[in-house]
Amino acid sequence: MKLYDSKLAPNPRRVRMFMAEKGIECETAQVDIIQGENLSDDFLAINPRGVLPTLVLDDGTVLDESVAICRYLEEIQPQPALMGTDPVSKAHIEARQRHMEFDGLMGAAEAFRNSFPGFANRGLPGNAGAVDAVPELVERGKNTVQRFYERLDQALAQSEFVAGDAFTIADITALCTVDFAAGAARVPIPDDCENLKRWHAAVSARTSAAA
Ligand SMILES: N[C@@H](CCC(=O)N[C@@H](CS)C(=O)NCC(=O)O)C(=O)O
Repeated sequence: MKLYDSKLAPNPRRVRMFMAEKGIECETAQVDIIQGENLSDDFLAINPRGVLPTLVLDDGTVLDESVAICRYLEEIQPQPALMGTDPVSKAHIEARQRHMEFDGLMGAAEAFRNSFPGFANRGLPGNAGAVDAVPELVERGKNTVQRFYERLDQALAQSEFVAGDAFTIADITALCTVDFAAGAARVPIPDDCENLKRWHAAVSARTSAAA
């Protein structure tokens, strides 16, 4: 299989981390989103949606959506389990991972996308056509990230990891979100979020975080 990847973007990092946690390796190709390589005819022939990550299986099946790709990888290699092991843990981890996406990653993306000059007429990701950025959304995105940090800090006062006492896909989404929000979206972790900082240091030290 082959992973179409972008080192600078948060969603492909989620898949790279997931693969690293499982010890799965595959051929990769870097696609430069800033230069618009994901919108080239060559890439759109692979994935007409023009988004990354995209995983092409050996039989030619094309998968996109980070969580769908992770689901596939979890099915072909269940250990270590990153998406739960029984009906309740699977549902809980899925809910927490979606909280990380909707409460955090979307806000960070909104703040970055609508402020980065190179995306002035690429207001939506992928093959969405020319869509103007909306500068008014930057502040809303940053406020969303701020609230995300506060809620995550409160949750991490109760548990070691995002979805309980084990490292899961919810931690991967959360780490990729926090690093993207603090970096590209310029919303640093607040100083008083001690639980969040403790968790961030711990998950950043995992080998997979460097993938
Ligand atoms: N929900 C999708 C989001 C995919 C997505 O938006 N990926 C970004 C990179 S993080 C992308 O491909 N952007 C292309 C662009 O900005 O044109 C997923 O989880 O894979």
